[in-house]
Amino acid sequence: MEKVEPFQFLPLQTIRGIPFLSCFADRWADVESFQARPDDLLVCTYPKAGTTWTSEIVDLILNDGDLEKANRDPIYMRVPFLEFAVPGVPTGTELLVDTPSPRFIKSHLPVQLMPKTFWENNCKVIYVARNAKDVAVSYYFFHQMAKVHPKPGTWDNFLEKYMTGNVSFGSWYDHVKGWWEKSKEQRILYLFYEDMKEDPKREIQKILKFMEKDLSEEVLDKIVHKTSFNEMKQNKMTNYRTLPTTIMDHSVSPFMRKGIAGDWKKHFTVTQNESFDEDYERNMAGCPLRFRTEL
Ligand code: PPS
Repeated sequence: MEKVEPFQFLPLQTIRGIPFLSCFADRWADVESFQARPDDLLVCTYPKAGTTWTSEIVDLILNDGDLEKANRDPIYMRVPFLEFAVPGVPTGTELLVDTPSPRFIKSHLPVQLMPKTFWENNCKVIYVARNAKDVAVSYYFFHQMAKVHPKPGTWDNFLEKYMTGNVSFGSWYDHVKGWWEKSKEQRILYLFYEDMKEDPKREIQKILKFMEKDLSEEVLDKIVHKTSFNEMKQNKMTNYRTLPTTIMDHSVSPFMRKGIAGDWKKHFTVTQNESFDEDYERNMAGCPLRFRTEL
């Protein structure tokens, strides 16, 4: 990897009304013109909703549970991040051009920004949604350790920005609702982080079925075990510790931080929780999606 210069907590830029990391926005044209292929498989989430977890599950499935094969590279090399663009590191689209089919791709794009070739090619997408409060906390800590983000300010400042969608990738509400609507017309498996925590084997079986794969009970159990939070936290191929500290500083907050449902309770004040709930009701009015904020 080339030497990566330290980041300066750059401000966000807007792409078609959606706030974006400025270094990602600089390479937006490459994403917009991206050529999807019919056998591409995409995992998409709002940030901090379980992308890495789901990516590791799918990569193990694609490799029939072979741990050595799955450990061939760090997760961010095995599963290129479509819109990723940081100076000095190959961009997502650069990596993908050279990736042989079938490709497995990660994205955080809101549905309306997905390159249209994904829909033209009827690509399969696994979408993972996580409750808005745990995402807010996880995103706040991530802003502190992943230097491509603007400075988050205090927790209270950050929560306000998050609630108004003034963070990278925009509004959580629009993201989960937009992908939900799209799942009615495209090949999209819509999963919930909390369901994966509750019963990972059941949710992995849903993924297997969606991928039209069949694995023995023994291999399935191995995948459940290897993709548990504790295993992935220890595994340098999944815990992001192979990245330079100029990109992610785990001494500030580890990427594999808590991995639970309900951590928000340790961070939201009573007042923050009340105003969040009110705002949530307004934003989710008429939407059938139900999220669990604890298990
Ligand atoms: S990113 O940066 O947006 O791609 O992050 P993403 O991978 O979507 O989400 C990171 C959060 O997911 C937690 N995580 C897990 N939880 C449970 N089990 C497993 N195996 C697992 N792997 C990652 C990770 O700890 C982040 O959540 P928080 O709440 O910060 O711990």
